[in-house]
Amino acid sequence: MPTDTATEENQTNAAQRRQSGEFVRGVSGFRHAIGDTDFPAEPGRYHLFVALNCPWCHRVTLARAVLGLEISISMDVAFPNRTNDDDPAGPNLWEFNPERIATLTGAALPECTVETGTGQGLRLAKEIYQCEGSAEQSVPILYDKVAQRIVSNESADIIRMLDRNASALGGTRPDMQLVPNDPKTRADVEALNEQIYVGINNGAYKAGFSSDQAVYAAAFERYFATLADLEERLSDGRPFLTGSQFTEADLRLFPTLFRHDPVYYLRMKLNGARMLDYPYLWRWLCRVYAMEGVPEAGSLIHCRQGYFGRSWNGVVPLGPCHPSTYPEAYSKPELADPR
Ligand SMILES: N[C@@H](CCC(=O)N[C@@H](CS)C(=O)NCC(=O)O)C(=O)O
Repeated sequence: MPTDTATEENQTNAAQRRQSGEFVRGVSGFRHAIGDTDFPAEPGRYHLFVALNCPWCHRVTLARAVLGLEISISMDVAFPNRTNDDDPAGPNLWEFNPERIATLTGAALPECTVETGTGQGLRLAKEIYQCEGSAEQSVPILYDKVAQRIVSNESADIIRMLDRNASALGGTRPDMQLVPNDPKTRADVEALNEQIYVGINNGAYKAGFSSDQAVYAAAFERYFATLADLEERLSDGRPFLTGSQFTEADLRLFPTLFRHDPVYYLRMKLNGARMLDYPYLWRWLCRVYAMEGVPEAGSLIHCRQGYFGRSWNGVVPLGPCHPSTYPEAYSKPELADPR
C-alpha cells in the first residue's frame, strides 16, 4: 500500500476519498531540474512565479532569500485571491494583476507584479502552462527565460535544486547549505521532512479543507502531536531542528508555523493551541524570522487576504492583537518563557 512521502500524498483512490470529504493534494507534473542538459545552472536565466499566501511558494521564496539568489533569480507575484466566478477565464486561477484591491487594506498590494518571465505579459499562471499544452494551474513555477520552458512546479524539488546549484547560479551566501553533507544530519533532515510534510505542512490542509469530521479530527490530532514532538526535540536548547545549523527541515517547517496563530488557528480550525503555547518552538520561530532575508520572503497581509479574502463574507479577521500583533510578535522571543 503506497504511503505519503515527504513530497506528495498517496494518490490511491484519490477521487473517491475527495468524494467522501477528504482533502487530497494532487501531484505536480513538471519535474525537470536545473543541472539537466536542457537547464544549465546560469545566473539570471531562471524566474519564479509565486503567490505570497501559498505556503509551498513560501518554501521557494525562503530558499531564494537565504541562499542569496534574489538578484540571480527574478520573480513575479500573483494577487493572493484567485479569480472570481465572473472572470472570463473562469474561477480559481492565479492572476498577475498589481491593480487589484485587497479588502484587508482597501488598496493595491505593492508586492504584486504583472507577468514578466515569459516576455508575453500573460495574465494568468494557467496561460504559462497552456504554452506547454498543460492543463495544470498551480504555483510555484520555476521557469527558464532562455528556453521559455517550465522547469518545475514542485516546491520540494525547486528548493533542492537551488541549494545544489546555488554557487553556479551566483548565490551570495556560500555559508548556507540547506541539505548538509554529513550523512547522519542528512538522514535526520529526510525523516523530519516526511514527518513535517504529512503532519504539519499538508496536515494543516487536511484539517482545514476536509468536510468529514473524522478526517478533520485525525489531522487535528496528528498536527498537534507533531508540534509536541518538535517542541520536545528543541527543548535541549538546540537552535535549529537538527542542531546548530539551519537546514531544509527548518525551512520547510517555517511557512506553516508562520501562518499558525494569525491564519490557521481560525481558517484551518487548528485551535488546539497557539504557537505562543510552545516556548521552544516560539523561540525557534523568532530565531528563523530574525535571519537575513526571511521577513521579506513572506507576507502576512497576503496570507490573511488570501486565506480569508474570498470566504468569510470577504471580511478578513484582524487578530490576534494580544499579547502582540503579527508579524511584530515574531520579533519578541520573550513572549513565551521556556518552562
Ligand atoms: N506540490 C506542490 C503544491 C503546490 C500547490 O498546491 N499550490 C497551490 C497554492 S497553495 C495551487 O496553486 N493550487 C491550485 C491548483 O493546483 O489548481 C508544491 O509543493 O509545489
